[in-house]
Amino acid sequence: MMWLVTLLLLWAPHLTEPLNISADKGASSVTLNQSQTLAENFTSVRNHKTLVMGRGQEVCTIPCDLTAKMIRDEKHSICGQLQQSLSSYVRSTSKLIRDMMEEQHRALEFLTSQVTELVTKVHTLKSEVQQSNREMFSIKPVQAHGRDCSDIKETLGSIVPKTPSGIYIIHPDNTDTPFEVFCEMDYMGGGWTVMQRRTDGQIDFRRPWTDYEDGFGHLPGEHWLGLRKVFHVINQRDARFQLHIALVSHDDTTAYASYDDFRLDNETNFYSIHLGRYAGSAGDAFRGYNQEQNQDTAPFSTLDVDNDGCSPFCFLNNQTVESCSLQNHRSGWWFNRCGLANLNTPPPDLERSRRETEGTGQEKKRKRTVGHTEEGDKERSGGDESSGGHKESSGGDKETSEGDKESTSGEGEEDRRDKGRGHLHWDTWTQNGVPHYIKSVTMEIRRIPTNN
Ligand SMILES: [Ca+2]
Repeated sequence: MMWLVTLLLLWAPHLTEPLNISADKGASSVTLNQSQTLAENFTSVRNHKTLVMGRGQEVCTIPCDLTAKMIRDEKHSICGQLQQSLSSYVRSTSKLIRDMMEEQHRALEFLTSQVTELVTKVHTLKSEVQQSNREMFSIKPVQAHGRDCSDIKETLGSIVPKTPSGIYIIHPDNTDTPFEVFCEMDYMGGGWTVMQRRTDGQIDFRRPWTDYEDGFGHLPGEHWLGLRKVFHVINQRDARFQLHIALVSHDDTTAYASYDDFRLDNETNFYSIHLGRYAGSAGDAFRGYNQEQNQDTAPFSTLDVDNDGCSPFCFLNNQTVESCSLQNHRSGWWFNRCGLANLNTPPPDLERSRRETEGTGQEKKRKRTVGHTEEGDKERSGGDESSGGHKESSGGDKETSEGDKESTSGEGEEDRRDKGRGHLHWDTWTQNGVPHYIKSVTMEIRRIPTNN
């Protein structure tokens, strides 16, 4: 190729400028304009040659076929270079597009991960909000009206899979104003309206009559719902209620007392209590061991409204007692003379209770279990039909009762009652010979299904 170009330059020096073909054979690129210029020059050479030959002054001539071959070769070379350049361009363009697509793919993956992370955060926040709402339920009243917690449990139970415990607004029959109560929706099937709860001793239960009638304390924690509200709940149309008392000792032992019917008289009769059949593991302290201790049918008393059985006074433990409320740290309860049940006294002083229970050697001999007490109750009730429900509910205490029967064999009923006296107080109960001092207590009521 080099010699061909040199030859052309010698023959037509004026063509060097417009032709301007690189002498470097290894040049990698030739533009399309250069190709056009070359074609024009080729035409110019042919014309020039014809002109020179026409004058007859040519010193040397180049055959036309050789010139044509040279031009063809040159064109072939240029076309090859163009094709190579085009292929290179296509390859580079493809690579560029591929790189761009990969970059977009990476960006898309990044965005996808960001979206996934955001979705995860949203779910987390949603669950936190739901958890917060559940916690709020235990503080703020739920705007679910029902006649009582049993009614709400039944109504909501058909709508939501789980009804949470918490404060609900109830509107019992024959009342003008709805009010708030704490509904225990988990314990023993739920539907319980809590009428009293003591857990930490933060609420002072040494209160006058008006407080016990209207209620006091905080519904989520310690409180007394109030005699008037309880009366409204249990005196509804076609409704019967049971009373359940759950006790927890300082060593976290649990016991309970249940009455299958629970009623209160109205205010005029000072909310006298009426109890049905007993079942449980804590002993029937409400009825005690004899009629004097029996608090069933007793009116409610406080320090300022004395309705107890000590009228004008009675002798208890060689003491003259005029006011059972005063005798029981100014608390309110259904006192008789005065009785063995009172869950509204101040938190028991553990050492004091221990001294009272175990004080003298003779008193130590009197230590008996709750099972013994229950046995005495059954005997006293003269074949009370409650034994059926009792057996069913206190199966876990059967062993205790049998143990007591053995330990008290040969003793008379009066002896057993006498020895059991003083150990059925609901500031402590005895199980397997071990006294348990009450740490917390809950009194709650629930509807009993009726055929009406
Ligand atoms: Ca009195």
